[in-house]
Amino acid sequence: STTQTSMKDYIKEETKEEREARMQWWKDARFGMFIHWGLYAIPAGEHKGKVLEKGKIGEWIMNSLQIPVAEYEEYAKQFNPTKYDAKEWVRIAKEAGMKYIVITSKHHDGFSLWDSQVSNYDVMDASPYKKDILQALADECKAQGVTLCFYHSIMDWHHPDAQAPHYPEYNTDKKQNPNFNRYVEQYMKPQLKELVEKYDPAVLWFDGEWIPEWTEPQGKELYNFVRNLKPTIIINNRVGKGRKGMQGMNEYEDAAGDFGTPEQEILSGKSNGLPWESCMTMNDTWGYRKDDNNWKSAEMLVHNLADIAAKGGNYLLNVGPTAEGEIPKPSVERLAEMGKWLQVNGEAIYATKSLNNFKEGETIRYTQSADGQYVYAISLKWVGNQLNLKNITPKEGSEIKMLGVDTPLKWTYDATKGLTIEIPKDLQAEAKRPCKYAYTFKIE
Ligand code: FHN
Repeated sequence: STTQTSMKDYIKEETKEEREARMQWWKDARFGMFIHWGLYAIPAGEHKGKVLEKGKIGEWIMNSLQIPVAEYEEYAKQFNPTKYDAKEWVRIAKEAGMKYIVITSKHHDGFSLWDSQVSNYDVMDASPYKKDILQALADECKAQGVTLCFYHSIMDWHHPDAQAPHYPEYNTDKKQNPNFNRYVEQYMKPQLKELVEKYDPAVLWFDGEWIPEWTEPQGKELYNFVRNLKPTIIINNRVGKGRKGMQGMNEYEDAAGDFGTPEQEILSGKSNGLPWESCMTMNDTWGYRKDDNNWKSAEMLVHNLADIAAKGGNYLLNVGPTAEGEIPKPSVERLAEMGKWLQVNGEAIYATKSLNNFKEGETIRYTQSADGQYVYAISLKWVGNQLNLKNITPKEGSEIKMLGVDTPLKWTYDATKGLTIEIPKDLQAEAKRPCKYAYTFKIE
């Protein structure tokens, strides 16, 4: 057919330079918001009096409690998020210092958050809400200058051609749905085409690729299919079978996808070339669970961001909005704290380069400005009267400042002792410090 003959093989034909140029904005962005939102926000961890076990994630409730399709579909009739305010969501992300948003266009449960032409199981056709959630978000992202991206599940527990034949065990063992290719060609690909053409996402973040029906050649084909729809788009490594467990980097050399996807963890060091993004929850679930209050502290989240940036990665931090359409307050509060920190320290995070010596001890992380003129030493704890750094040799007469403080700091350098930066007395009072959680020294 004509589409096949005009398909370009981007995997084979793109040069390293072209790939790097395509991914530059994403690498510079460093920090994004993950949004897991769908029907599972309604049960919120409890279905017909049965509560999900502790540690189980909210968006998996259909699978974990083995809810039959017809019974789960009832939630679509209740999906009416009257408090959904795209403008507010984008504002929250933007004020947190997040440069992009990755929202679940469709999660494993199969429910679509836009008006899909190939499905009746979407927010327009199956819910009383009847408004295109993705359209509202796309409009707001454009208005506020935040980059829109989609998460899309390959696994689908709802579509008869995709769900496991031994339902309700859901694609967990080797038994395969014989009609899976029909789902791919007649449903998944048309959906992806709609998403790319209608909303122009900058990233497609695939997931649910571990099912036995899916193969690496299919992943490569899908990668090229999406790139042909939008050549500049960025695609994660879960498009194929390359992902190595939760560590998320590639198991083999030629795996499809542009970046690795560590999940709930941070690489212990730098990657050997493959760009990467750590995705993480703020509590213990992706999709909203009303009983999950195990929130990470704002301090821990800031430290994670600094650690990831020092190792050259991105941080994709999740929120799970409620069925009414609100981002939970504890998430909003933590994001606001991160935004305040980034307003002072963002210079040491965004568009920086990673150093070979990216850390010193447990509490210092280093980054470097893109032009190599400055090194940033981020101290994850308050330093006291002096900060001693062994990894850094400043230039003669170098100006050293703490970000957020105007006056340059006094310093000495000694080949054996290293660099010693003096911290002025007035900064010893917590209230006088430029920010909380971590302190950045900009060294020429
Ligand atoms: O099963 C999903 C899970 O629900 C969630 O979406 C995370 C996010 O990275 N990914 C899968 C597990 O790897």
